[in-house]
Amino acid sequence: MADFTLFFNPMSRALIGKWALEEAGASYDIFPVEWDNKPAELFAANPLGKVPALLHHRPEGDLAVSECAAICHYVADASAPSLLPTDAEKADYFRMMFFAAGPLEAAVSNKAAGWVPDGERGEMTIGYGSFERASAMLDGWFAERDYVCGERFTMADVYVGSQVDWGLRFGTVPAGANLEAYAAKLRERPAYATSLGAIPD
Ligand SMILES: N[C@@H](CCC(=O)N[C@@H](CS)C(=O)NCC(=O)O)C(=O)O
Repeated sequence: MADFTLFFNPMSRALIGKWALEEAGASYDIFPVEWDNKPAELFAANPLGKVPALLHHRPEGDLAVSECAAICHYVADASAPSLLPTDAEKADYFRMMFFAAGPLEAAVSNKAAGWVPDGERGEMTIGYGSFERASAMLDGWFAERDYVCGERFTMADVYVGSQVDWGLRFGTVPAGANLEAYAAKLRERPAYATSLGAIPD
């Protein structure tokens, strides 16, 4: 049996979980999920009924992880310590993982849904301020760095990079030289290509 099972639909954020597993060189099985016929096993792993959800098969029993950012970090911790941050990289790594999973994701989703914070007070209280402030932070980060933690690829790049890659593809983050250069580096990675390809045997 593989070490992990990934609940997966190819037209979804589950691709992020697959990319994380590929980068880690982890052994995993795919549990296909159809939107109109979700399996009970998915709800047992993630009561939200969303993908990705991951099972880690351990001798003591299975552990379930959901949320893309958590899955990315968990997989690196369990299977690929070289993709974890060094002590000197931890500030950048965690800051950008949480920024991307919280403020950035909310800013992009709210904008896509046509909702904007209401006026100056709205901006002060909503966690990302405004879409413009959140996207300027993202762009500025990669003006000064090749990867989230500087010169070296870490698991944070799978998650933050997916937000950038998808954002550029779907036009939900502003295109610009910094983000384009970052996404181009990520798209060259073999594990990125594999994650978009066939489901493993
Ligand atoms: N916050 C979650 C979002 C997961 C999510 O929204 N997944 C979507 C596909 S991209 C899904 O499973 N949708 C099916 C549904 O909600 O019924 C994460 O980051 O993992």
